[in-house]
Amino acid sequence: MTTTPFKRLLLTGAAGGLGKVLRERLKGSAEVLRLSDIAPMAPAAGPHEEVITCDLADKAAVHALVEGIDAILHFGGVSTEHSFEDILGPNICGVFHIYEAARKHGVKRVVFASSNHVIGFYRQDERLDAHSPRRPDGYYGLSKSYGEDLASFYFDRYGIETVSIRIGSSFPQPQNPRMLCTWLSYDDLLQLIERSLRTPDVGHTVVYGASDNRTVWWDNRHAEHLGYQPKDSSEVFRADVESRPAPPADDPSMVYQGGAFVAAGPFD
Ligand code: NAI
Ligand code: 15L
Repeated sequence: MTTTPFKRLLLTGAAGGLGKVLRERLKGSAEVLRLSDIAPMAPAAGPHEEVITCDLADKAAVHALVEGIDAILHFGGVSTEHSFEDILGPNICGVFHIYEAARKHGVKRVVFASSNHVIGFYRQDERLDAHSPRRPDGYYGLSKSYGEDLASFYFDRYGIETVSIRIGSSFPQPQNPRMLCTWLSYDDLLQLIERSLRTPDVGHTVVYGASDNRTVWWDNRHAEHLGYQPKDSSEVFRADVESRPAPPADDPSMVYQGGAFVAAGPFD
């Protein structure tokens, strides 16, 4: 696997929780990191960085954003459950704009921040792989599911390759019993991203983004070619999580893989 820096990498959602982490950790992965978000970015552009404010719902702006880019890390958009109307522009139109711009500008690789919420309505005692039928747990999960379908279509039709990472819960540490199973450390996320960018011939690969936790609901057998080997485990946080009162056994966060998202809404 080559480690030659990319010329220009685009990171959308760069002002967000994961965006801030990736901004720091991707230094050195590209001669120039182009950082974009609809929200203000702090700090301003440093050496080897470009900052471009862009609303993903704005097709012309996204096309300009993607010009001159080698590969895209698409992390921007609404990241929790909201009404369809709130999700439509940033996530559904947004991911379409990203792929259309990739096609027009000859970008050949996308890493798509998908989510466990594309399969959130499975119960926690079920085991899944990348071929398990999706069971989105809301409009947010549906938008990620649409993004994965776009990724598949743009590979079949135009040869643009994507790794869709179904991220579990990527935070400094797991916050509840469910996250002991879904937690993805920042180091493991970075490893997944590096492998997603650099592994040849990924076509459209779906990979579950979880660390080497004691219990994991997801089997990455169909993404073995990425060579992802998580190094961290939520186990070191178990005592802390279990020292707090657990939700009742029938609480959605204890029953469904998507946790509380399954019970959000309706929004009218
Ligand atoms: P976040 O909400 O902190 O960051 C998302 C960023 O997207 C924000 O900075 C926001 O301003 C930006 N954004 C929203 N609407 C936009 C628009 N119309 N145009 C341009 N930018 C817009 O979320 P986080 O946690 O950093 O997640 C990053 C990505 O990873 C998201 O796509 C999320 O769905 C996905 N993900 C994250 C997980 C996690 O555990 N952190 C789990 C699963 C998926
Ligand atoms: C997600 O998709 C969200 O972006 C993140 O904020 C968490 O809610 C995560 O899933 C999760 O399921 O824990």
